[in-house]
Amino acid sequence: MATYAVGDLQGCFSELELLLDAVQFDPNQDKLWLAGDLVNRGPESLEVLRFASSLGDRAHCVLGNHDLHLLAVAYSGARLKRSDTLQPILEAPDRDQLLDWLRHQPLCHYDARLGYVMTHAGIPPVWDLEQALAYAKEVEEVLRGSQCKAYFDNMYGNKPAKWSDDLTGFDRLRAITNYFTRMRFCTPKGKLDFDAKEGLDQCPEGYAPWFSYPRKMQEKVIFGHWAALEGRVDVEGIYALDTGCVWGGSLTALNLETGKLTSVKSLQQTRH
Ligand SMILES: [Mn+2]
Repeated sequence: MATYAVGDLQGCFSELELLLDAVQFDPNQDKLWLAGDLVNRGPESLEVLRFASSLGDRAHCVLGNHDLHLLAVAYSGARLKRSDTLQPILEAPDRDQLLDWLRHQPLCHYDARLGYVMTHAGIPPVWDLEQALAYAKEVEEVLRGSQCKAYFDNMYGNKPAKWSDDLTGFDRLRAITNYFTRMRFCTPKGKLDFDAKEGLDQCPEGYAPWFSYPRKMQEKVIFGHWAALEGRVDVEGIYALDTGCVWGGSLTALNLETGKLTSVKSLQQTRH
């Protein structure tokens, strides 16, 4: 049995099939971790959701900002953007089942045996593992409960930009969500930046990539979300798996037992 973690799919189902072939993935034996942003921008988001949900407990997915956007459109009437490619999911005969599966996925997945933790954007330097898991659970419980629509009504926004354990209500849930799904650059105290472009050369003064600070946890961290890194993070125990498949880059899998990386080239014709 092997465990593979794969970066942002964003509807690139054909590339996922090629990648799983390349590592000889056995759906009856092996496990698949997906680092979030399963859907949107790419062509086959519906196929990705159907496949991931069909794996049952052989799959561990975490929610990304695009996955939450899909849920917000479906559950609270958030508007689709012009570049969204979510319509086939919303019109699918099995949409309710797929959306319900998606909203039951966590923000943070931890495997003590393997010593890995996975979230879509990462874990801020001001949180230890216990905090990260507890804060993720706060949002996960709301997503799965009757307050789900109210959560989505209040999800979008950049404030508060800095974590404090005194935060309450939707401000607290929004901050947790932003750390797990949108973070790139932050200050040493964990204040987030939402203005800079993705490139490392765009880093604002006083800020740095979240993973460049000393960590409060020993576990290895897998994340996606940041295609401009092209998988390169020169920090031991940190794995950036978004290699920009939907933008014409590649799709990457990390074998968690051996540390081996495998990539397949994107089939997307244009950078959009
Ligand atoms: Mn993302």
